[in-house]
Amino acid sequence: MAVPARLLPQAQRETGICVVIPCLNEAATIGRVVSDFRRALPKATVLVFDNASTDGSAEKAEAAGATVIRVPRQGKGYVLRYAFDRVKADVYVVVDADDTYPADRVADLIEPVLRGDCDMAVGARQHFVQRDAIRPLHRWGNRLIVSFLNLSFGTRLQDILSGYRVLSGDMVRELPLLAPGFEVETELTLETLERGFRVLEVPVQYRRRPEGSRSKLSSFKDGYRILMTIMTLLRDYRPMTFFTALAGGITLLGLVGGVIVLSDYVRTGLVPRLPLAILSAMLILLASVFFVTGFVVSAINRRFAEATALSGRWREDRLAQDLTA
Ligand SMILES: Nc1nc2c(ncn2[C@@H]2O[C@H](COP(=O)(O)OP(=O)(O)OP(=O)(O)O)[C@@H](O)[C@H]2O)c(=O)[nH]1
Ligand SMILES: [Mg+2]
Repeated sequence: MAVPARLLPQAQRETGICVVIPCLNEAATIGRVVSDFRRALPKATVLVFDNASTDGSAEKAEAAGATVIRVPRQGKGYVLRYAFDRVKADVYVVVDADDTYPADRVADLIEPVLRGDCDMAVGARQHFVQRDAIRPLHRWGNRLIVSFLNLSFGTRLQDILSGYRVLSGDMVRELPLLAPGFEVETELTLETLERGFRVLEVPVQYRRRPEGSRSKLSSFKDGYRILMTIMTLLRDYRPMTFFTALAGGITLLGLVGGVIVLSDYVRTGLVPRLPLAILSAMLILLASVFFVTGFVVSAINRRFAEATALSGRWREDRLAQDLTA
């Protein structure tokens, strides 16, 4: 029987390493994933977060030795947030339930986090070279998303959508995650980097889902939502870049129209294309508004960053006082 997180024994809520497995109808694979991770990490707590699967996944997970936690709200992002909010751990291992990631590599991801070399280790799939591991459409979708993100944020990551990661508990407590669904991986990676935490990519082999198990990812809907998440994060974390790029594009359109109107005027002394003249002027005006918005939002961001930095200092002061008291 599945138990709500608040009823977990204290020892399980405060364990050192916690394996978090989001699961929605994965009866074909969940048992194997649980037993593989229990074998790889005998002392860790293995928790399966289930959104009311209808195929008996919860029973299979329990039979394999996991504690199953029923989450009321649907979505992988929501489930991860639920886990991070309610389960305290020094280190979180997050892994998909579809048996596509190798449990025997978990030590390679945990060690750099425990050593302090990074705050999040990502099991980076070699899906660009391993051609048969992922559907061609998804391979190109991944490539598009990774390139767009690297270009926008100046990063050099290889796999931002991996479902296999190890996170330090200290970092998790400082990550404000909001994504409800599959955008959570993008959000995790960017929030981590933007808050000054370090990400390390560890190459891992990736397997196809076995026959009989079904993907929960909808290629176009989720691909679109992931791209929108990158745009939203760009708007919020790099407002100057976002709004300047927008203003630049609109200015270009306005200038093209403006040049046509102006050359008519120089040639004939008349403005025969009045609608184009009005449109061009409005586009340039709109571009200026976006440009100023960039300035305003980045000034607001700076104030918030200062406030956050000061609140952190206050916490450390208190800690120092507590230690000397
Ligand atoms: N609890 C819960 N788990 C979910 C939900 N959606 C997906 N998952 C789990 O999240 C993991 C990743 O989902 P997948 O469908 O494998 O998505 P993916 O790995 O990006 O796509 P594939 O490459 O097709 O496997 C799996 O373990 C799913 O069972 C959800 O709404 N609730
Ligand atoms: Mg998968």
